Amino acid sequence: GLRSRRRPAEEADVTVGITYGTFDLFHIGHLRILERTRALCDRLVVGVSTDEFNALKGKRTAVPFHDRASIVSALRCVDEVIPEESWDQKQGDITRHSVDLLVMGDDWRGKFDDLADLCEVVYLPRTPGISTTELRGHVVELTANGAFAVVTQG
Ligand code: C2G
Repeated sequence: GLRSRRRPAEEADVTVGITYGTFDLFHIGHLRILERTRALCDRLVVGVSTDEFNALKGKRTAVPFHDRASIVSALRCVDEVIPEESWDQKQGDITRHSVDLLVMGDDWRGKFDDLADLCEVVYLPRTPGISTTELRGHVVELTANGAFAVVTQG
């Protein structure tokens, strides 16, 4: 007969969470949202934006996709990393990975409510005082103040 649509019993009680991001110049705001999401589920899948998708988002990144994905997948709180290549892959990801919960920082509040019929959608407060843009600003400031001696080839 038809395979039961229900997941096997042993899987049924494992809640799966998913979140998405660029995670460029990985910082404490990224770590905190991943750890807070993992605290709400048993298994965390993270969609890391590819370089091509970031171009679509109008985002220039300092760190290439492979390295951003490697850093995120090395985290204890992350179980799986998938590439995020388009805005409209979330529905398929949720189905394919049997996702129970989608979490995003609240700068995205409301943007993914259309997925609420597929899984729970939660927006968590962003970590204040940190962003990739601010980090870039610190580096520019340090460079301007001569913090980095220019090493010329001997
Ligand atoms: N974040 C946070 N606190 C910060 C900075 C970021 O909680 N100080 C969260 C964001 O809200 C997001 C996640 O960290 O949920 C990743 O942030 P970005 O790498 O900036 O990702 P973004 O460009 O918002 O891409 O399809 C969704 C997009 O891929 C999200």
